[in-house]
Amino acid sequence: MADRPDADREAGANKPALRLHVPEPKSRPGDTVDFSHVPVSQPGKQPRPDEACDARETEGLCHDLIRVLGDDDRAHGPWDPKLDPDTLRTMLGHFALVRAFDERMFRGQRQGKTSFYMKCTGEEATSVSAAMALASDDMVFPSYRQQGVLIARGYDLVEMINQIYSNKGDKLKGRQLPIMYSSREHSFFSISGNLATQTPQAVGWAMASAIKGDSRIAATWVGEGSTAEGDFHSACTFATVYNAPVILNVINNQWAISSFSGFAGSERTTFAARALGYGLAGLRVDGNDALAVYAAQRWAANRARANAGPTLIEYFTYRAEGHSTSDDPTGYRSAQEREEWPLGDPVMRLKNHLIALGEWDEDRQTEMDREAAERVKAATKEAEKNGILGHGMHQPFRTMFEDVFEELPWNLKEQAEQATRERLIKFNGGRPK
Ligand SMILES: Cc1ncc(C[n+]2csc(CCOP(=O)(O)OP(=O)(O)O)c2C)c(N)n1
Ligand SMILES: [Mg+2]
Repeated sequence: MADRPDADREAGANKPALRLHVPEPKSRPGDTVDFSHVPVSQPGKQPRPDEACDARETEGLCHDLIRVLGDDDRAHGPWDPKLDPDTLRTMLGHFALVRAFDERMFRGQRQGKTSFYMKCTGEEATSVSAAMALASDDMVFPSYRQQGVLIARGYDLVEMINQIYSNKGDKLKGRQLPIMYSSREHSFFSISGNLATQTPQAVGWAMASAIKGDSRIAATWVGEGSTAEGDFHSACTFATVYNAPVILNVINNQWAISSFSGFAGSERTTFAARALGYGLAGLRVDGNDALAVYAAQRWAANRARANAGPTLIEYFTYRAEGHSTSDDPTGYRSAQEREEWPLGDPVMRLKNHLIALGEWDEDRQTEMDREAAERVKAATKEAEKNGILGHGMHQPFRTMFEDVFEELPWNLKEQAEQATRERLIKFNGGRPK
């Protein structure tokens, strides 16, 4: 302070003290929940611009909410994708399977069969319906909550469970955290635990696809919290600069573990509106409306496929359950939120739509749910033959040194031998196993 000129000090005397704003969620455990600040637009009222439109034409849609399914359970407006009843039933079947899978894997973790699991309850449409709007060989770069994409693509449930149990049938050889699947055959890129890394990877893959003159596009999914990572900014910049054939799906489920979306910037603007600053097309969509999700993804896919540009889609939804099996949301948010959430449940909404069309009924739904649970149960039993957590039926220890180098370099060879020796001393009294 001593060397500051008097004039400077005096000039500052009347200025207000600077202060920061620290976001705070609207309710905490025990509070009454009020979602009246969440604008819920009227289904069918949002315009659907041409898929090849100038990105600026989507500005209004970045602040609105594209909705198709009304309170009357009917489809409304220009975004109605007009799917036939068989396709809608297939979608509902995928929803039922995802839900049954989540339930059983969650219980499996509680029973000690795996160390970790993550449910996607309430967000099923953002993965299942979006995946169904893509071609089956479009490359997807998901986060950890898109099991619905794999299920919609027909991935074998036993393979999924082998990975979750890290057992000897696990194709990833126990090297990935449970649920971080990878399947080249299903054009499903390896999931990374490092948030948002998949976004520049998707853009890079899409750029490569265009460079090769291929016709496949890329789509990525990222949580709203993860958009605060620099990687997401790089992805948006590269996507817009090179007009990459890519779709950037932001799943705004309003929570990033215990941090509410305000910490990623939701108090100031929407996640869809991030698109505008980059010159990307942006859409903000009711993520619990399976038809709106499908329609938006298809719009963006057609746009990318026609070289008309990338799209950033915000799917507005709600994470109905805890972040993962390691989380207890009652410690940081009101239990009432789930019930009060104004956009409902995606599975119920699609089911009620099919019933309103005269194409479904409660008995068939009960049967569908029962069959899904049976299928998951049978797959679980099958996978358990390959072992569960802690039963020793995992990949041999030293395989962790394999598959990177064609020939193991001498230093890794030494490390492998030393690690194997130490392991024998520690766990097997020095006896070979
Ligand atoms: C780079 C990085 N930072 C932090 C974490 C720890 N972490 C894992 S999930 C998560 C929350 C992410 O929330 P969001 O992006 O909203 O996705 P959601 O879990 O809601 O699907 C955090 C902070 C991580 N895995 N990687
Ligand atoms: Mg989130």
